[in-house]
Amino acid sequence: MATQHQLDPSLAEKERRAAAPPMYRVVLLNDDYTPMEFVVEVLQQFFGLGLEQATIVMLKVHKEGRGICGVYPRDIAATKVSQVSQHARQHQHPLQCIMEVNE
Ligand code: TYC
Repeated sequence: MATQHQLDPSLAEKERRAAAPPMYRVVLLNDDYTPMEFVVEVLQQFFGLGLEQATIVMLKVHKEGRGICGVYPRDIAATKVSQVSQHARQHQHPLQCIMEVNE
């Protein structure tokens, strides 16, 4: 007798997703004033990206208006948002960082 999972393999994945706590994307938004070098440093310092990947993400935000820095559990995402926002404010840059649920 076939199990429901054998009949519908996507069911196991649906159940896993329903049981797991949601993850959150941390997203940088573009603005006209924050220097590109500062954004690259933020991506390296707070999100562990290398120079090349940080530059790719920064240019994506610059051209498209937003870009994903990483995906984390809720508390870690919230901490990153507040650390980046505080760091930007300390340096008097208007850089905006937000989090959103990753479904
Ligand atoms: N648009 C900015 C500039 O031309 C650079 C920038 C990139 C700002 C990404 C914010 O999240 C950002 N200096």
